[in-house]
Amino acid sequence: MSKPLIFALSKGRILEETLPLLADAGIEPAESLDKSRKLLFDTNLENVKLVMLRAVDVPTYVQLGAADLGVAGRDVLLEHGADGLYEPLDLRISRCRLMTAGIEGQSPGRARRRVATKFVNLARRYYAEQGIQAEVIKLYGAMELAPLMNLADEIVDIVDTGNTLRANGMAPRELIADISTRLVVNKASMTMQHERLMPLIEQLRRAVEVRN
Ligand code: PRT
Ligand code: MG
Repeated sequence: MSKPLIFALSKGRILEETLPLLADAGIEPAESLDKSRKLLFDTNLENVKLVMLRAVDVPTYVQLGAADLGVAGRDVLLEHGADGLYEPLDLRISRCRLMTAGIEGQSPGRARRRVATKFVNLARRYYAEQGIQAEVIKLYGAMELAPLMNLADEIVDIVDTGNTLRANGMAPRELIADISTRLVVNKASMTMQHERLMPLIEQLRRAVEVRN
């Protein structure tokens, strides 16, 4: 038997929307994911396995070929960079916006803006493109605290309803990018495993079309 195709999924909020979409596309885990601490699963399809990863690790696995294909937020892909990856399909799930935000009613005054974010590469690129001098500060969570604690003048973060910002006396400022979840494929796999990958991609494309 040939080497299985490895399909990398993002754990967390994206997974909840990914599994029903995969099911629509005819791809289902062979056992329940909920009760398991396992991270690698067989599926109903012979020779296709699912691996559950931290969302930020999906591009790395697919880029380096440890996984053949994967599911990742566009925000994560923009931050990681897309070398070695094809992005054949917008899955149109977990949609949100990547925005700058700051304290409500306050406008960014400083000549050199202090920006807190977990998206440091993306933020540096964005402010450079805008011609704004920015000192980008890496945080791993609770970005909306940074301006309140005077650690930063502004944040770059994901916004959906805006409730998290509002609850902390903050407001969105500029839209950086509209975000949704994407299918990514390793470039070498796309060539070497073309015959096995294309039907999966087409099934997913149809499942997305039916829903949208
Ligand atoms: O939790 P962990 O550190 O393991 O990983 P993660 O936080 O990257 O994963 P997870 O499960 O939170 O999912 C993140 C992915 O989901 C992102 O990469 C986006 O592509 C997508 N997504 C969609 C979101 C949201 N909507 C979202 N609302 N990711 C995060 N949020 C957070 C946001 O960071 C903020 O804290 O929700 C809050 C804003 O929501 P509103 O509705 O209050 O505006
Ligand atoms: Mg999270």
